[in-house]
Amino acid sequence: MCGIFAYLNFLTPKKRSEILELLVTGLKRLEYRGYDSAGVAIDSADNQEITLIKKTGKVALLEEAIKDFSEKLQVSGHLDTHCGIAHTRWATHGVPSEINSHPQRSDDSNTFVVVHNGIITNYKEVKVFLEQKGYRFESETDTEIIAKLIYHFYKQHPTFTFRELVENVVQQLEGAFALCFKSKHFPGECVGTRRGSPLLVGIKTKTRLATDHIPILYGKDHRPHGRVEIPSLPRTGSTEFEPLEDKQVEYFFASDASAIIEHTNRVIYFEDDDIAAVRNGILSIHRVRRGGDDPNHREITTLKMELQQIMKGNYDYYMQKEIFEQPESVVNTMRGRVNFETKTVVLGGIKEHIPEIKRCRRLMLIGCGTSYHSAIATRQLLEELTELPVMVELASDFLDRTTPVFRDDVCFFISQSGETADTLMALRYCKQRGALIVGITNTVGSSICRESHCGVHINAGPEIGVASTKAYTSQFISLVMFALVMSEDRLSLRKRREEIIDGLKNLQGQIRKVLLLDEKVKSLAENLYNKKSLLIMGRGFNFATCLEGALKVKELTYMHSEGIMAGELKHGPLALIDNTMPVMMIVTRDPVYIKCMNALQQVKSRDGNPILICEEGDAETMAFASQYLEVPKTVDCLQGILTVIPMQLLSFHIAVRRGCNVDCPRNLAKSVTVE
Ligand code: G6Q
Ligand code: GLU
Repeated sequence: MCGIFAYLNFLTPKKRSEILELLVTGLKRLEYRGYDSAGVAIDSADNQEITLIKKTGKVALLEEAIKDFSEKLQVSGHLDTHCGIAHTRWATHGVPSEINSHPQRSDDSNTFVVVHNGIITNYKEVKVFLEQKGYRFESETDTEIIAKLIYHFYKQHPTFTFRELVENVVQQLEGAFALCFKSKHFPGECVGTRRGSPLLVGIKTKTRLATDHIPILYGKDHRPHGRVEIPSLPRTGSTEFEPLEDKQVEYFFASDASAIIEHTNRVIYFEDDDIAAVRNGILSIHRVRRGGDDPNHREITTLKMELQQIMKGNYDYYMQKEIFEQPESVVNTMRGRVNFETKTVVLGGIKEHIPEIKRCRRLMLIGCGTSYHSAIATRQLLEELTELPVMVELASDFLDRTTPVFRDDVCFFISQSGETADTLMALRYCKQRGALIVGITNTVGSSICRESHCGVHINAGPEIGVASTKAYTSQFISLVMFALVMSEDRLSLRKRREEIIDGLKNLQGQIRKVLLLDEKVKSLAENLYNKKSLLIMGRGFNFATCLEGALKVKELTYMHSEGIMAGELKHGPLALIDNTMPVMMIVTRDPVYIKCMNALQQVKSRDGNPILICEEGDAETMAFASQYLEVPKTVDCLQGILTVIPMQLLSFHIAVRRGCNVDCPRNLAKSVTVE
């Protein structure tokens, strides 16, 4: 999820200090992606061993630590050929700590080391297998199994090439990963691969490259592979490759081009399951098996972008980038948890507590701001699928009262940062009273994580923009997954559960479709940016979108905005309506559709001219408005994920138009650690 950087110089003399500097600079370029710790691996002074330097916190701290190593590493000595790997980590398994930082290693002698971005969902299974073989684990990461597994394969097949070993390792892995490997048995070699997480390689030569593409070598052995207990390892690929004209060459593996562009503009973007190996200075790309229309080669592309441009991708702001990351982040939240074939859901972090949770008296969901809204968004489904009373509380308000909390309550604390003081205080209050504490956070090792009895990590990846976007949709999905787990043995709910699981499966594509509304939303923003206020109305499953949309508008644009429960219109807010008041209404074909339509009529008959967010192709509803945004239809309880995205986009575009600081709105902080 964060950053990988590896540097290989072949017949290109470099001082160790230069190599280290290159690695650290590479990591610095990736810093914008967010991370909690960093590390590097390079050859030790005698070139016989691998040295690991790892640090929790900023890359600058790693840089300091490297200075302390300088003498030991004899940083002034030259190396003609060398491979160094580096990493910034955003913890998903195990707290941010030196031992959990990457590179992860195979054994005490650092025989194989690996850096990994992503999540290995079957790591427990592989770990059990390796433990039975006598391997002892030192970290809490999922990644460590990769380092140990490659070592295990090496011991079994000492004649295999580095690339062959990696090929066999990745066939045992499930989940998402980009990986770079280094080994003392394969000095000056590097193997990189990816599935689901990005990876590319930059190539720098003294003279022009002799080729503009690298052929892909496909495996010849098509035997299906077993899981960890594979009886024998098939050998794949061949050794033919197109050599580069020039012998002196440098390779830069990285998660994105920002870390590469200052060295070279010639890059290859890898595809899922490509295995790229550099051996004797030559890069070859392999795939285990060939699919129908797989290409024969990967193009070497020439980057024309400036560094600044690359850092935020095609985006000008982190918030914008994070909005557009949602098709991927929602999948990361579900990865390894929802099985779309068997229609089952497993949440490893709370699995053991499920029987206890099922026996509880009530569920309490507590959070602040956006995190609180994710609780509002899912309360209805939780009530439906658990048949338990569900209380949703703002942490600050909860603390202002002396709320009775009992031993048989289950309290959820929802927080992106895991550090919000109000939420943390409420957690301690409930913990003292003996309730079971479940943390729903995006930050492993945060206070809320540590102080919870169990929890769900939402795996949205680092969120840098102060206004929360992708964390909201991932919190939403985490709570939906919890509701699904709670109802797994309820026969009467089977159809409903399956419909929701199918809905989750289609979300990625549907979010992509919603994001295509960007231009249309931008032109709406053009009409709204100079208004004083914006009312957002809806009810049922879409009410949370109104609250969250209004929060986004307020914090980003400094404009007044209010999320209004459509059922409350006649009890007051209707008085605000005239032909000058900007109104948005969310009307989807769910069980409260008729009631929403009544509200729409009420607004229209007061000369209001609402902008609608409605279902794709719903001409009947659209006929009531001159402006509308159509979102794909999904199951009612997930519709809020699709209706909130146009609101995120709208607040973003209004903020840009008003010249507001999108990523750091005035007076706000990403992590609110004061009460
Ligand atoms: C909204 C903000 C904010 C946030 C709360 C709670 O865009 O990011 O409302 O949700 O401050 O923060 P945590 O989720 O980190 O507890
Ligand atoms: N899952 C790995 C870990 O927690 C890698 C996280 C990352 O992508 O940085 O260590």
